[in-house]
Amino acid sequence: MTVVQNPVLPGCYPDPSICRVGDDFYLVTSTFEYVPGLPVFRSKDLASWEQIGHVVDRPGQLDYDGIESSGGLYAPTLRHHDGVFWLVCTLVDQQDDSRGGNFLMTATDPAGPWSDPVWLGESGIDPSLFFDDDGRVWVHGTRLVEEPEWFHQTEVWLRELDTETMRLTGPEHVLWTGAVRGAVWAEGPHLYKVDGTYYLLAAEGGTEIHHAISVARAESVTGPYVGNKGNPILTHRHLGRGVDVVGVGHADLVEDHDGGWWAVLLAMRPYGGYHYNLGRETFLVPVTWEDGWPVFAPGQGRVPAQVEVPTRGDATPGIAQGHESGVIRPGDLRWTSLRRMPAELATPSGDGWDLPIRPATLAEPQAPAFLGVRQQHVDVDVRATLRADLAAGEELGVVVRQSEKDHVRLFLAGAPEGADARRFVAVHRRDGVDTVLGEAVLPGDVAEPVTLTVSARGQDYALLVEAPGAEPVTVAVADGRTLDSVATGGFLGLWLGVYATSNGRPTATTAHVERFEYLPVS
Ligand code: 6LW
Repeated sequence: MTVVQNPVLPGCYPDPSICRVGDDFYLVTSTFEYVPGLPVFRSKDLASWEQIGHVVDRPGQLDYDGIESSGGLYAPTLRHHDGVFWLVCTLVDQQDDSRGGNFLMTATDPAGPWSDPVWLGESGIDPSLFFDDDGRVWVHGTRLVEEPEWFHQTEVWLRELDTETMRLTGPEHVLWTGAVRGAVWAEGPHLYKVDGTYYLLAAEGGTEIHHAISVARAESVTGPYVGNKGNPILTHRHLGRGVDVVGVGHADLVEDHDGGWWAVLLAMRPYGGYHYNLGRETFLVPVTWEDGWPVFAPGQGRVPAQVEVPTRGDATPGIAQGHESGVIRPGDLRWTSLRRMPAELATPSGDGWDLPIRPATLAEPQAPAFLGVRQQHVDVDVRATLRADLAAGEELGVVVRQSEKDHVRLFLAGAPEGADARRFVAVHRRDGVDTVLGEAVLPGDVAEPVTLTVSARGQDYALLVEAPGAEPVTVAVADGRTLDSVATGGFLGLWLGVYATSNGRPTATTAHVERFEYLPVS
């Protein structure tokens, strides 16, 4: 057996969806406003996951312009049928619900290229796909009920997909509104057929402390679905806020090649108080069947810290599992930017990037000159060696990012011609308001390289400047408790990255990211 630690994907990898093709498992997660979107992982043993690509990986495939933080790509579903990978997902614009919506993409190779989107219509989120034995294909999803009996009442709808026209067809069926009357946000539905019975798995309770997983079954795909009397079949809601793992929900099931069953799901790990800066992460849970119902984490009833999976070959953990330490080079699939592909914003150069400065700032839902990676470890240093001949009003720095409204940055400030000192400023943008946390002035020319470090230790995020030959200077220490989604709202964990901006002015300056190191401390 191989022992794997939970979470199997640490950092912001929520809403996992999984399928198996022969010996290989494939998994995708949500990415919101970050691009490339929807990372695709492959595993032989459910323990070691290698990222093989992204579903959304080219300019123009989807339009993210103006989409605010925690909008964008929500929970995807990945399935395989007759040699083709199918993915359904939702592009959410919180300001304009006439835009985006549910879409379908296909690929023969899950590493890509994936097709352009086919828009499916139907309101709501969390679409899923089910291929029945009779050749019929069914799309289901979640939406708020139009005339609700209770606050945040949702319904799971089902319609057939005509695979000739790729349009939804026939009547709509409402399958589920939650395991109990009053359940909020019955969502993340997935249908399966096991031994001739149809099963509907769905989360409910909202993706925070009350998150839970329930199951219902039916003799026909269209229902009626009858809930398991033991619902919810997995939750940590009754354990309170003081446990190591909270918010367990949004699960997807897969059968392995030996007839064993597994669920992937999301949950959060609070630390330093009730805050989960790493966001909603992907966990693995064993599943058995009793009396025609799935039993999650049998004998334990909660998400195990470690899971034993059958050993299959000598798979090694992938870089997205947080075992790598060192320079993150261009081409590494961990790099993401905001709303535009990294290749549209920057050019690989040696170990780093040339990053043309853009007028956009981190405070607007635009595509600023930003490149970053998920914070996957509680204790980690990110060291960026940066260089640019900045004009007055321009900034080049590092950022701890939650959203447009909430982030902390440390930057080298552009100086007037002939200045003989460099000014470094740490700013905390909290709920849309900037506050200067600290400043440091070092001798030297603005165009000289400098290393800026974010040093996270628990909820303390120290921001440091290192000039060649000088001791590091701590410019400020920000409180991480103000940056996670418990404090700010939204669906995201934190990103650590580099950015540059001319603060709205036209500019021809190019910044150079000479090196970007991600160094977990353990
Ligand atoms: C997602 C919903 C949820 O669409 O959060 O935990 C939303 N579940 O199912 C965004 O991740």
